[in-house]
Amino acid sequence: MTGIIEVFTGDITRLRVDAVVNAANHSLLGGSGVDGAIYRAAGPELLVECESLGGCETGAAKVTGGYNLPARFIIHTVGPVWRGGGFDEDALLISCYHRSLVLARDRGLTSIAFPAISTGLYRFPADRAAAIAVETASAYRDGFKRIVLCCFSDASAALHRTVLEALEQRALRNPPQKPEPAVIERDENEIGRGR
Ligand code: AR6
Repeated sequence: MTGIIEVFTGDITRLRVDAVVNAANHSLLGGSGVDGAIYRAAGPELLVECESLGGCETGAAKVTGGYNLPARFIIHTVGPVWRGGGFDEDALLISCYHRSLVLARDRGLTSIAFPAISTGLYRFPADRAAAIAVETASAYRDGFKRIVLCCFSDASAALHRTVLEALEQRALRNPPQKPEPAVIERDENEIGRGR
């Protein structure tokens, strides 16, 4: 697993990856936070493409071009607003990562950067969101060369690194078992019966 998932501190709009993920809202027509930064850096053509997409549900994801960004594509996903934890917030946030990674993989993209979805205006607890980000990303590591978890503060990066290190330690203690070669039992009398 080492090396594929990276925690980076800085501005996601500067990253040269196949796709950056945007923490958008239902309209997909822009907002504040990382959404505003991506819109400003991508330029006005992004709005024209987003207007044709018909919005996006919470937990779903849609792709556009990256325009003036160094990234070739933008994957727009809508995180859940935190309402105390009893409104499927965890499952919806997992879905944001999962659906974004599947969209990227299906297009043959091998590098992707995520912001800490829902942890700003949408108030999802940062430690809980970091665990979801790292664990969901790690389930897809085989399909990617780089999965960047792009944090906007040192505190956010520290949370992600703690979860990532714990996951790597767990993997070292319990390496995946090599499957036993399957032994096919054959009845000698079957040979020559044309099966
Ligand atoms: N690069 C990387 N991360 C950033 C950047 C950046 N340039 N700017 C902010 N962040 P938020 P949400 C971090 O509020 O909580 C928008 O108005 C930020 O510090 O951008 O999912 C949308 O239109 C935080 O850790 O997204 C929606 O209405 C993380 O990105 C709503 O906000 C997410 O914060 C979505 O809220």
